[in-house]
Amino acid sequence: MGRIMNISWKKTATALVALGIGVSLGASSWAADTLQDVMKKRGLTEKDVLAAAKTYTPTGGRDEFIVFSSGGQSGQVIVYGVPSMRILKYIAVFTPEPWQGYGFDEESKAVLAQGRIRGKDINFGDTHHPAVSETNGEYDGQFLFINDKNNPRIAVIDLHDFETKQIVVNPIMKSEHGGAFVTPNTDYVIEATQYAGPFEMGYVPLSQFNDKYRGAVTYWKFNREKGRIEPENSFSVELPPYSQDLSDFGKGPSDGWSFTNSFCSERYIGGIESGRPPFEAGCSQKDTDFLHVVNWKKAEELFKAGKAQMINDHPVLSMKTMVDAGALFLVPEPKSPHGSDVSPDGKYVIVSGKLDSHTYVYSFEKMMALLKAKDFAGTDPYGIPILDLKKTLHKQVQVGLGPLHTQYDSKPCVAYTSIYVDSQVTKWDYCEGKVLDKLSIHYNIGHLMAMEGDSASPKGKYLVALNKLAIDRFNPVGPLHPQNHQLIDISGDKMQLLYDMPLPLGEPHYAVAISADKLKPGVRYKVGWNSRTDQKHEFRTRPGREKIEVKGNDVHVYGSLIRSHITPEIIEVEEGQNVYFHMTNLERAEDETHGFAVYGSNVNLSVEPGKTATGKFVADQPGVFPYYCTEFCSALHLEMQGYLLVKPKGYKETGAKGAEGTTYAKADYEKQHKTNVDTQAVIDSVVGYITSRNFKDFPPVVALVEDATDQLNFAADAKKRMEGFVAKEDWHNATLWAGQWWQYQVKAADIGLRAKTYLDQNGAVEVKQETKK
Ligand code: CUK
Ligand code: CUA
Repeated sequence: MGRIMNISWKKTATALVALGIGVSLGASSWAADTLQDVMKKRGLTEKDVLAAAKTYTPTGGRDEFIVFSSGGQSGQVIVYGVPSMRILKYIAVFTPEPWQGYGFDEESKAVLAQGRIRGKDINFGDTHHPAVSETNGEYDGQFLFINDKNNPRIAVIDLHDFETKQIVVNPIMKSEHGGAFVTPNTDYVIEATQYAGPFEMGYVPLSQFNDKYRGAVTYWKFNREKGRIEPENSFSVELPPYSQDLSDFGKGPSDGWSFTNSFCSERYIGGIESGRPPFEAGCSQKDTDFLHVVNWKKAEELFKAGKAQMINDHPVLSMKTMVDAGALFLVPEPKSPHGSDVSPDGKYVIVSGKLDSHTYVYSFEKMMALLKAKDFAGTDPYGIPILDLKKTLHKQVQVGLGPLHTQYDSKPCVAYTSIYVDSQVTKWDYCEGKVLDKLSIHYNIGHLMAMEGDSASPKGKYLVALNKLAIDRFNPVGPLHPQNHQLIDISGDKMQLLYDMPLPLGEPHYAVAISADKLKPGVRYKVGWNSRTDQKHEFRTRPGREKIEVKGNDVHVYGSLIRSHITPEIIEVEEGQNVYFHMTNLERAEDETHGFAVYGSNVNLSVEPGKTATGKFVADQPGVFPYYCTEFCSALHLEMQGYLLVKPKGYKETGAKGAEGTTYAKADYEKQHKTNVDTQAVIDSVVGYITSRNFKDFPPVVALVEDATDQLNFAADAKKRMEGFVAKEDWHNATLWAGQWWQYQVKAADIGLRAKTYLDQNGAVEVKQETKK
């Protein structure tokens, strides 16, 4: 058996190498360096090597945590692993992204179109804060939300396929910042204004700032079943024009409340060009700003009771309605505040002052006691009650200059705060109010992120510093530097810096990290799936059912993609028609994505297994437009091609039909046929090898076997067609179909090899031979 296998493998390898499929037969040889040699050569200390050992992930290894980082102005989400810091994906959200076909196929264009503002396409997003959906305050890994600061919008990403499904535009805000954060069961996603503006869309002079400009918090209702935000069940709460900043939802004892800080309760309106001091002076004059505390459950009741006013077709609860219901109050917070982070147990809210050196730990219990006793220190100009700062404070802790954001450890009472001005992370105890450790960062840290560090049960272990400046950390690449995410080990008493990761995609503000085992994304769609609506695609097709339908001026191509051909291969239309390429990827194999692009157009699809995607081509000029698959999907990938021919209006066929380059005779057919018979022997031996092992115990191999079976069925079909032409002694077509039969055989052999390699590497054992079919 073994000897036969060896011979067969050699034959297979030769056949496959000829096709450009790599077959690795030997083990790679290691340079004979010792660890000491390498350390000496590269100037590494023992500490460096220890750090490397904590992050290095050998080939095939997986990460313990998955990070979703804001991609800043790129309008995308960056996905990477911890501790390896390897980037896994950019999820296209607010910005067209060609590789994923986002903004190039009709399905994703429809998603982007939901994000239009004032009737205009917006082709970027200033993303700030991603949030993973939660169940009972724990990350559940089902959905991801992210906000856009410049054009107030929230996007919904389904983590089943890591695709953006929905964009909602805030109907009353002109700028936002305090989103996206979710309630403990993801009933609502919050979005808070940044720069105040009039709710209506028209002109309102700045002289009416105090009366007509407003802040707000919007509570977007999320329907988990549908996986979509429901704008019709969402509402907002009007707030003063104080430049609201960041938000967080309460949990446990503080569930039902939300907390939004602000940084310009001075209501300064700037005017540097006319000699007035700039915003930076006017907005940091007072010693304190305000934390807005909103009872969103009460607000939801008021909204459902019809107490909201419709503004731009969106329900808004006025400050007065909220104050009368005891559902809105203010708490003074440190100078130029930033961050608003509820502790895992929901008992405290931590706010920092950018121009203070303290973090303020507010006690929710104390707030509620004061509210109940109506013990207010005063009211603001809009009639909102203000609590006394001292009476609500649990602790005030000196953590360093320019504290911003706080994240929580798995160890009780331990928090980490980013210190912007000092470029440090401070580890401290918010129960006792004492500093535990400090670590220098490179440089000017903004947000920081611990593993599940804003959930009800943080996982500890690692912290990532999201630094604003990189300066000298990396090889220079011109004036625009990459961002720097620094990985820190927080498992011990002392923090230890492990790794610098340059990120060349926008300014990531915030990131969230989830235990990798909570994510269960699929590897394929049901065949004929519209991934953006999560429904069967109206224009899907099945193998053998491909067709071209003309409806008035529209030509609908129900096409398919499978290794290694596109159906149809020749499409003739007339000048002035619209061509819709509805392309279905018929593959069931994992990672067999096909692309589809047409010359002289923006038709550029990424069609993952099972997906149907539509490219629209306006045939407004006569000409020849080759199309092809843009993913190197198989050995015969280059042959995944076709022609769109656009005939001029009123074109009349002249002359003879064009001839092909080569014609085949009986000898050609016989040669091809012999190759096929030899190849079949190789395939049979591969199949024999696999079925003699316990392959059913390995799900990836089972999937490969299914895929190979598909290919062999296609091979059988091509063989049958060949036989039809043999019977007619049409040697030309018989040769071509024999060639096609062989193509399928080669794919089956390739898949078989992958399965065999997997079995060999994963300790498959020989089993009693089952009856061969
Ligand atoms: S923000 Cu950028 S460092 Cu938009 Cu959350 Cu604080
Ligand atoms: Cu499909 Cu290349």
